[in-house]
Amino acid sequence: MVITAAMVGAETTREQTPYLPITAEEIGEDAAKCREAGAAMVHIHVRKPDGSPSQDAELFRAAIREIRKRCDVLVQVSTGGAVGMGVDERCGGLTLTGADRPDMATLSTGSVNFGADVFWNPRPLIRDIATRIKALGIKPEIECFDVGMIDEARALEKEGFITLPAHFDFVLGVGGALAATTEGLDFMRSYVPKGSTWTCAAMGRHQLTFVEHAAERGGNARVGLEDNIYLSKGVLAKGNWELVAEAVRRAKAKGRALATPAQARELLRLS
Ligand code: KMH
Ligand code: ZN
Repeated sequence: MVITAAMVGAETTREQTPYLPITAEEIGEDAAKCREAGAAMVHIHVRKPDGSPSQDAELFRAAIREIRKRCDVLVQVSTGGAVGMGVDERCGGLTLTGADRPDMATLSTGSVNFGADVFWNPRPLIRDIATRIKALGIKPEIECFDVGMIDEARALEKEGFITLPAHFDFVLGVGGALAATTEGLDFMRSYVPKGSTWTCAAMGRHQLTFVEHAAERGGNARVGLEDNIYLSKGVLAKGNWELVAEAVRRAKAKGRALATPAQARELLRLS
């Protein structure tokens, strides 16, 4: 089972939790602890020094270097960024090559209500980002906030933008999108193209419960402060590593073995 730590995000604030990593060094330190706790991959956004969301290439480069000097965890960069960002800004992490190249990048395959905002992904923009991911020679994680986004992956494959089977992330419980229910999860996993792998990222209080649902169903799971700041009701997680440790405990209790980064690379067909 591949555990991914979504460490930073664009929406979580230091006002909500003092444990959110912001600087490259903080991201590197927490990532190393996540790896030690059992995560095989980290999904990262970056922040400006004042904590506001960014997708700046140099901030990504610094974070990736701080992560890689400490551990071998796979690094997936966000191309979603924060709502309202333009496509070039969102793709900052996709300009990094050589030793700084990320291992994977997200690709959201549809627009969706996102709380009071709209996460805007018109079809030409999806194809633009998919082209940049392909040009960098890495694989996308297809982010599906709703069911039709799986159909869009099929369209992208027909048009030559991605290959299938692929790795999908079912993002469940965003306000205005598909709710976090086992019925939703079961439909999504039954609906992905044959041979595809999947991760489940459930929001807020659903996060850790859905690690168990994913574990029981042979899937993978994403936890972390991007999607949830609590370890239990009213108790803040003291870092992403604490959510990873709890996810690992629950996955093992369901009889699952945890993938190392090298095993995750193979399972997700990254090389
Ligand atoms: N922050 C959300 C609007 C991704 O990382 O690719 C989009 C997001 C998806 O977080
Ligand atoms: Zn993200």
